[in-house]
Amino acid sequence: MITFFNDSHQAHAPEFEFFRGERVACFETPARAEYVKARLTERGHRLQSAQVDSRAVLGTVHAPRYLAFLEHAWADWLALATGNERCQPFPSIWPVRSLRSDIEPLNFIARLGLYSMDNGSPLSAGTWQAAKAGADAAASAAALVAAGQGGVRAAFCCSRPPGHHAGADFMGGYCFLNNAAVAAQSMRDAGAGRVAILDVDYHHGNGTQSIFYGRADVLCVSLHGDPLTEYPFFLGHADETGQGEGEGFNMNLPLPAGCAASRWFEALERACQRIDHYRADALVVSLGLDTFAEDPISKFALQSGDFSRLGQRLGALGLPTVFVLEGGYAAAALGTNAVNVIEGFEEA
Ligand code: Q9C
Ligand code: ZN
Repeated sequence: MITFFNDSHQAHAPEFEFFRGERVACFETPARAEYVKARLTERGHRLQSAQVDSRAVLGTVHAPRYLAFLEHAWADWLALATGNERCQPFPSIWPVRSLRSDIEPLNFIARLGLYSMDNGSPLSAGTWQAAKAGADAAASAAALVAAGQGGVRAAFCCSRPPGHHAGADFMGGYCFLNNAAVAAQSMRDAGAGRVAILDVDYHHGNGTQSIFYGRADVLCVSLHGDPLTEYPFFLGHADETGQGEGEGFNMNLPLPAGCAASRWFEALERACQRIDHYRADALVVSLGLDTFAEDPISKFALQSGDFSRLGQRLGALGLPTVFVLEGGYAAAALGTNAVNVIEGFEEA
């Protein structure tokens, strides 16, 4: 399988996040992608770097004012006070119900709140550069797979930060640019009539769902921890089925935290049957690996061997497929688990 990797992921390296009111080391670290790269290389997969500029497609999946904010956020932060290069900015106020989000305040922290869903997505000096490189990889993978040149059926983007919590005009859950949406929209633009996105990250992909909620040309299917108890809490319930033209083209399969792998695979089967029935022309997989039993912030029970089974089932769908890496915080296990998915897919 063609694999995209770009060293500039390392430019996104915030130092801490908040957990129970305390500063803790970030879970979403540069080491994650390096572990995956190392295992890919060890197993003989060839890595390439992005050749497509995602700028145009980003402008269709994200709001222009959000993209402008994100691109200039670090420079704006530095301009606020000397010494800010050693501090991380966090939002402290959000435009919840009854507050206006149509007017962008001038104050930087207020703008950060306007464009954030949580206080858990720290920015660093190279956040834009890293996220943009990840979006470029998603667009490149989609172009390659959509064209089907030289029998290329699938591609994997080993990039970070992840993307599925990022909506059209907000960041959140360690995500800034929605790579899965970039891949899906790129495949639509390249001629695929119907694209399915399957999100298997532990957390509901609220950003992806919201971007495509009113559309029938991109089916979104997600299995995840029940939002009654799990992040992102405010989206991901089973009764969210799409709206307008998109009615019937969103499917959520929430599962209880702590459920057995067998239950997870039953939900995967339902998801795959929905994708078959949709007669998708192409598939995007939001590949979160935080369903792993040893993940430090998640509560599903998949073992490394289960990721091979996941890959086999996805391969059996028989579709041109782009994988994008999402979450997964048991860093040293990510290489094995990611490559198990890829090699399982190739076996099928
Ligand atoms: N401080 C993804 O997996 N907060 N995002 C966790 C620990 C948010 C996960 C709390 C988890 C977001 C892409
Ligand atoms: Zn996750």
